[in-house]
Amino acid sequence: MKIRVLSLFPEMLEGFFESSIMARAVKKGLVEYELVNIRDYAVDKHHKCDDEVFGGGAGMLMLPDPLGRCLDAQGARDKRTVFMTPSGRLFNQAYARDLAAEEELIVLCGHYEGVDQRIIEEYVDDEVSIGDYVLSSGEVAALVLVDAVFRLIPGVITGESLEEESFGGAEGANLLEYPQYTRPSLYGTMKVPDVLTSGHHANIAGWRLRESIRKTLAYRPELLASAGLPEEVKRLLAEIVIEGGSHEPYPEDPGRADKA
Ligand code: 6GU
Repeated sequence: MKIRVLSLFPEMLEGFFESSIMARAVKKGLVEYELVNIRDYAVDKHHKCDDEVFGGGAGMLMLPDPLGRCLDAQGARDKRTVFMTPSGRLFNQAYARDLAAEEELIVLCGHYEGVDQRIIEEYVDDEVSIGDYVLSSGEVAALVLVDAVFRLIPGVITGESLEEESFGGAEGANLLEYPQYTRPSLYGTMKVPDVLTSGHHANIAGWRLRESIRKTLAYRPELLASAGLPEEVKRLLAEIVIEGGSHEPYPEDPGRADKA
């Protein structure tokens, strides 16, 4: 896959692409990237890229002229183009998988109050938000999207770790990952659950599934509301709810007013 990130502040993105997993993926030839400075496409002597909003209101908008020239230079009309904005559709693992199937991808980073709507209509396939909070720049959000997409490209990381993690999609269940432990088996007074050191693979798998469901119920109950839950998950969920459901290690979630 080749990905182009269009930004007014490409220096914010450089370190990410040059570090660890990304650098290795690039070196292995699995992915290519280009960081494009939108300001290079402003033709006036001050390289002006923003202006006031028609109709009034706070903040500035990105000008359509430099952006349009920049997008044309990247061939954006013929390539999947996403625009990072808090007013977009919510990014998730399914959308990451969808983007990972593209040969080429253009990611436009929003700045100031956003971009002129005509640019969105002319070039953008999807407006994408990474969550219900506001960031001061689209660059941080773009890195989240790029990271989630790149690691799904075959060879970037191993398939086994992809399937076992939260939202990995194994057996159709969207469960959060179970707790994990490493040496020593006794840390202070805290002991690793016996089942994990028993060597009994079926019991270990059972414990992990149960803990995944408990954690999901505590933190993300809405993920368990989906109709397509596997029978085994439904059965364990019912047991957990009857037992009281609460998940001791997880303290009160200050972010959820709806929690009983
Ligand atoms: Cl994509 N951009 C900005 N500025 N804030 C966000 C976001 C994007 N997604 C969530 N908050």
